[in-house]
Amino acid sequence: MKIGLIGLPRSGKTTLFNLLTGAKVATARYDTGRAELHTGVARVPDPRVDTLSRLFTPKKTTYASFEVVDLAGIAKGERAGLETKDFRDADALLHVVRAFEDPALGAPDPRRDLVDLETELLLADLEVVDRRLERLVASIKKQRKDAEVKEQEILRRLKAALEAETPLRAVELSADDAKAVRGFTFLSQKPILHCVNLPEKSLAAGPRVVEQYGLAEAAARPRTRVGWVSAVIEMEVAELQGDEQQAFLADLGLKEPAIHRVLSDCYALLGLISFFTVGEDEVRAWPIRDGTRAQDAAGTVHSDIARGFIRAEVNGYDELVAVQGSFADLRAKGQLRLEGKDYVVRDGEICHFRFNVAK
Ligand SMILES: Nc1nc2c(ncn2[C@@H]2O[C@H](COP(=O)(O)OP(=O)(O)OP(=O)(O)O)[C@@H](O)[C@H]2O)c(=O)[nH]1
Ligand SMILES: [Mg+2]
Repeated sequence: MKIGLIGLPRSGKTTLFNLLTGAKVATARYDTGRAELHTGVARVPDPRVDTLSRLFTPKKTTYASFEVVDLAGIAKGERAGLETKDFRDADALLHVVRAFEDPALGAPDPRRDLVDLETELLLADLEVVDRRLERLVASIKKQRKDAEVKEQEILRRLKAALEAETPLRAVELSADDAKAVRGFTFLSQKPILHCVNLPEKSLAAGPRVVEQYGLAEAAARPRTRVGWVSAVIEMEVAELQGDEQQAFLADLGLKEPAIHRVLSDCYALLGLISFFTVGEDEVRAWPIRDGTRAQDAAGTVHSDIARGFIRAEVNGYDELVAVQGSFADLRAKGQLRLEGKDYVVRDGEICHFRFNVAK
């Protein structure tokens, strides 16, 4: 699963990319002005993984992760960058909105920038829809094919929404219709997290960011979230460790680095939840889509385990912690369930898969 960083130029995308992925890509201050695409992997902090790791003291602890791509800034009216394939493939968008002063760019206006960026996404989608509709009209005139007539009908509906400035993520589509247009990778259809990049001195206003900048309308749309961070402060936070970091965070009035929340929000935006596997070799969080069956969850661990799937031994996180990680105690209490292949795995469950691969 992949999230695409998007935003107007110099909004702090690359700074956030570095924070999310632990990379050290030069930010715009040193930039040569060349458009570059960066890709990296973000690790999702999870206190449950930390606790399980304390209980099982494994050789290795692995957190859930997702991919991040960082694109050059999209200036108003310049949409060429949006065609990048790595970006069109993204499952969700992380929109970085500038709220800090930049003498070169003038006073910040998060609401205006949010609308401008959404407009670019809408226009990019509208171009794709118009181009396709033109072809369909010509093709249907020559020879009428049911599938094409159906596609035309869906695209006309989407066109009407786009012309009314409604992002496609707010348009209800049946599963069949959604499938029919999936190949277009519409940008305004991707779930989006608008992340306001706050000035250092306004960090305390974070929780009220929606009211402060008038973002309520955007925030209320389906598959849309609004979050906040101060990328510059987070860079300082990231350079500190342990008690020093805690003290610095406490000074800022934060319980944990704000980037942790951005990471969890991205994870949720991608529609991902975690199940865990535990043992003395490894404690690991596995990302799955909400609603995944046990057999498919087993497949994320290894395709052989899915193929030879017999049963999943499943238990809840809280129950396992309550008995200090003792499966014998869980079994004695009747809290270790045996589930079949169609069981839907829930967030935070610990799974052990029984499988048998025929030779
Ligand atoms: N004051 C302040 N400056 C920031 C903040 N975040 C980023 N900057 C600065 O803004 C400039 C642009 O940051 P980048 O992360 O390169 O922005 P970008 O969106 O990747 O820029 P492009 O890729 O050129 O579109 C840099 O000089 C950053 O140091 C912030 O939270 N506060
Ligand atoms: Mg950048």
